[in-house]
Amino acid sequence: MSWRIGQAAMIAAAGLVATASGQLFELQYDQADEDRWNYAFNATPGVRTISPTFGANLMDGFDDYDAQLVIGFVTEGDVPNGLGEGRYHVESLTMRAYVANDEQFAYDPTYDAFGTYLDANDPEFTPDEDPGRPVEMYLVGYRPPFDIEMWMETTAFGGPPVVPPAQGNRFIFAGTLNDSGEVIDISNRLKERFDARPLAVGRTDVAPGALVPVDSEFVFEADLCAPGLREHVAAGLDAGVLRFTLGSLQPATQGGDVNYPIWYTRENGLAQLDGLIAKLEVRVRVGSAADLTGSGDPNDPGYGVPNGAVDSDDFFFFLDLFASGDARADLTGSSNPNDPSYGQANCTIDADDFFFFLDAFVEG
Ligand SMILES: [Ca+2]
Ligand SMILES: [Ca+2]
Ligand SMILES: [Ca+2]
Ligand SMILES: [Ca+2]
Repeated sequence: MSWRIGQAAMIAAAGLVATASGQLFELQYDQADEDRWNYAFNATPGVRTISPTFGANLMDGFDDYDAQLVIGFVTEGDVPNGLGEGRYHVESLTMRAYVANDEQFAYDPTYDAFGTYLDANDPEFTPDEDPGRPVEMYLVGYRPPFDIEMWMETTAFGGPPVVPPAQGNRFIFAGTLNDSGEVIDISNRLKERFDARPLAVGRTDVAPGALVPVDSEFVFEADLCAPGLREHVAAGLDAGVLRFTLGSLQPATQGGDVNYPIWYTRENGLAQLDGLIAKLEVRVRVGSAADLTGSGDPNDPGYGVPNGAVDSDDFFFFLDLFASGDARADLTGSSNPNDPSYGQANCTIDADDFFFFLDAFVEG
């Protein structure tokens, strides 16, 4: 995995700040390690200096999310990897990306349902209540032969298309987690007629509906309750790299005016100088799900900070969290080890979490 080692060294050069107290990691990446305009007709995959996101909405032969942007951060060397997905518990995650075009698209801070993209005569059409289209952040999935280990920003776009010239074949795609715990491709969710819950919708500093100025920062604060967010981050940290996709469905028309965002990539020297390359902040607890504190004394600096040991302090600390409804007591979606949500927080605190804690406590 020498390419990883090289990239980890680049993070350090880019000014990574990592602090670990006990088993709690707060990672801050000032610059993406990978970014890729994930578009079938990209002649320079991985090294382009800008990357648009737009839609080819409902067009046969193209994904609805036609032009996607993949952004990746190598975490290997900053967080111990390879511990198993159940050992990583994300507490917060925020990605930032920067706009390279000036006042060409309108800011929409909220998700638009799939019905708003349909033809006005369609029975499932619903009007779009706010101007513009949101920029959405999704987890990524892979098509064989690619997987999280093999994929690189310069990897080919895809294999033989489901519908030529390019529909349904990208090797890395915007995804979500379904109820069976599988990552599915959302790139054609308008054709397939379903809503997906993004990990985040980008927020920026202009009024909703206003045109977005060049160099604007978009903040993607991950929704910890979005399907697959926690699983995706755990799998990424286990493998040593976190990747996400940005997508937006402003319809691009050939030869038409640009009405969609264009993003800086890390190959853009001027954007680098100005600090306008995608950034990531992650707070993650690593180790046993039952390791929640290093002390039972609220005045001890180790109180509430996991310390790598599971003992009675953790037990009583968990009881406090559980009784007070603290989000950290949410450890699982099921007490059945065979359920896909076992060990994955589900934004509900109930008896399942209590029994899961007991299991994790006994295991250590
Ligand atoms: Ca790149
Ligand atoms: Ca809208
Ligand atoms: Ca502990
Ligand atoms: Ca729960």
